[in-house]
Amino acid sequence: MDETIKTIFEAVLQGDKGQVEKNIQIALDLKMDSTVILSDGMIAAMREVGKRFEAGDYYVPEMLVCAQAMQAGMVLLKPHLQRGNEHSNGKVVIGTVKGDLHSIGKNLVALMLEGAGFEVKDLGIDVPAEDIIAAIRKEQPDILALSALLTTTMATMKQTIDEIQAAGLRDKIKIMVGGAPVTEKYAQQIGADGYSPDASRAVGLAESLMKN
Ligand code: B1M
Repeated sequence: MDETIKTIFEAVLQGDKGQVEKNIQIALDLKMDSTVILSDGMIAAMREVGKRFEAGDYYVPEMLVCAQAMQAGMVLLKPHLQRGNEHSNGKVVIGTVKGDLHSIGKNLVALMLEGAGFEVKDLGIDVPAEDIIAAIRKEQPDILALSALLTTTMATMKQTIDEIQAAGLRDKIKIMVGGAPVTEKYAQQIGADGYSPDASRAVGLAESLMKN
């Protein structure tokens, strides 16, 4: 692995925001590919954070500090990850479902969609179904994008879709879902229109949902 990427990986892993920012800037000045910085440096480090948490070497405060370091880095990467696109490809309402506080993956999906020309309304984290329903009524999006990182909140995704159905809004929008524990099969089971394993493929998925 490239030395700068390795340093970024270590800095995220240590939750060292200053080092993350400094080394991302170095990598960008060296004209390194922003998607490589993101995937090999930052996302890989968060995966390792998860492993350490599972092993009992890291606790919630460490996870949080690492997440903050990652988010600081994403601010620097943001302009480099977005492909210039003047016209609107469609409107997306996005959020992490109720009971789930994980924001990074959802933010990344929102960022990539914006970069691909979608208008994105981000409802944030821990979003109850009633807020999502209100946003569908108000914003009239083409697509609803739901993120969940916990096995428990995957079930909340299904409840959210059921409540949208009960509110008579299901046929007004396409629904795409994602997040580490979510699978294609689960997406089908809960009646979503599409699933994407990562943020870059979420763009392709959103584009194809706009055509159907
Ligand atoms: Co949490 N956490 N966490 N955590 N956390 C996980 C998810 C976990 C896998 C760690 C582990 O045990 N290995 C585990 C879940 C186990 C499970 O249910 N299967 C876990 C746990 C247990 C918990 C708590 C319960 C811990 C506790 O309190 N005891 C607690 C729950 C709080 C809650 O939500 N109610 C908790 C809390 C937290 C923090 C708040 C400390 C922090 C989040 C801070 C934040 O987001 N601002 C945190 C973190 C950082 C993690 C890990 C380490 C990293 C998550 C992350 O940001 N990854 C995570 C371990 C892991 O994922 N390996 C873990 C980087 C990010 C880019 O990836 O979010 O997967 P990800 O997004 C990807 C794809 O999934 C996809 O695209 C993204 C990238 O391309 N994607 C979509 C995501 N959403 C999408 C939507 C789409 C399409 C694609 O379409 C709509």
